Amino acid sequence: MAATKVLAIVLAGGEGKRLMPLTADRAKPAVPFGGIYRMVDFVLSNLVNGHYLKIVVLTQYKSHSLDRHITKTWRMSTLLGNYVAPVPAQQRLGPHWFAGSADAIYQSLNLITDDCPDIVIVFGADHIYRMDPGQMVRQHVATGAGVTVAGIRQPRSMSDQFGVIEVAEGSNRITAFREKPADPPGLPDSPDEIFASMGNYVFSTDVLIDAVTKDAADPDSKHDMGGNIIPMLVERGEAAVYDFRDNDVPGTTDRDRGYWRDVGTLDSFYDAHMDLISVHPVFNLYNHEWPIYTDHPPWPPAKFVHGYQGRVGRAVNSMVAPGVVVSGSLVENSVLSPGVTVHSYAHVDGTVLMGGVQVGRHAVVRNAIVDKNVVIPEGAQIGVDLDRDRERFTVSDGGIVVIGKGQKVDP
Ligand code: ADQ
Repeated sequence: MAATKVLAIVLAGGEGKRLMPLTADRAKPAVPFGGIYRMVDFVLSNLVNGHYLKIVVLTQYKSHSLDRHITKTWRMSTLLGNYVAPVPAQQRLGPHWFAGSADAIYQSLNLITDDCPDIVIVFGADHIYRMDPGQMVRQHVATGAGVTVAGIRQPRSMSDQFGVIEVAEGSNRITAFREKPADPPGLPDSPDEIFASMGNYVFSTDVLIDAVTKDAADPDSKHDMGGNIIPMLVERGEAAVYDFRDNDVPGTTDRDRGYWRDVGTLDSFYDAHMDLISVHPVFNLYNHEWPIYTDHPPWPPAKFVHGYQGRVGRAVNSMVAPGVVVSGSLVENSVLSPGVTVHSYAHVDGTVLMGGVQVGRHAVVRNAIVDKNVVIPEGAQIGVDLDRDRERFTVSDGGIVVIGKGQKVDP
């Protein structure tokens, strides 16, 4: 039997409104994560580690830094016909942008028909996780479903952020799929949990083409994968679920097996960083059997030096990227990206500092996310008086202070 031909489509056009101000200037999948990565690196690493090497990334919203990152980092030899290609909205079917994720695929059908795959993987680009997509593809082929949706248990209180899946007892056939319902029933064996869609799908090619084409002709549709396409295929009895609990990635430990985070809000984005720095991390970036790839600019190693009046520069319970200088200051429970400098007597705690951030002498930065190249002046206090911070920055529901790119910080 001939090998199954697979094309992967990564949906990366989302606006990411709930991550503002981090998405003021870039698409959500391009938001820096974990010191040296961008969000899109996680899905692309999963696909590439799974040996899926024909990948198109559909971009649209503020896509410049995303395009640049993908082109620079994910360029592959085309010798064997492999590629990771960012594809912007091209208005091939008329003068309008992608109306939704299903419309993005409909407008890009030429990519599928050019390649003639048997199966199309459609994955989102805004999750932090490790997954071997091959295991899901094999289940899809074995069950003969039209679409297979990856599912994971999540707290019922978060149901309004997810597509909620109901499954026929004793089988993996999806009987109901509701996009972001307010108050769905809990699982029979766990009333406080729901079975959530991870926004990752495996389609038989003809089923995908038929579904997005029919959807495009429906004037009442929002042209959304989770809102329209999956419910349509559930109604036709063609949808199955793949339980993420079954995914077994080489090198994962009991602690981080099954880890998956939707980092769609500022608080979940922050919490995912804290997952990285715990002493025994619940998401382990040291797994060399399933590496997460990214761009590595030529920064020198991180440096910790005595600063003003011989004060020791230290970082504990933190991840510190190349190019960082910690001089006579204390960094705790934090993630520091390339090119960050922390000056004498400063104290950085529970904070994510993105590339090039400068923290001045005697400054305090606590429970914060600080976007690229922001300068925190000498003596400034961030995350100390939240009422004052609310007047000048974004403060998340969970009390995390977020300073956007280019924002000026007064002392
Ligand atoms: P959401 O993440 O809220 O829910 P959406 O905003 O459509 O859905 O984003 C899904 C993916 O598609 C993201 O990677 C996004 O970047 C991309 N995308 C969105 N609009 C796009 C467009 N116009 N062009 C190209 N790409 C686009 C989805 C599912 C839920 C599921 C959650 C899991 O709809 O059912 O539970 O993901 O996080």
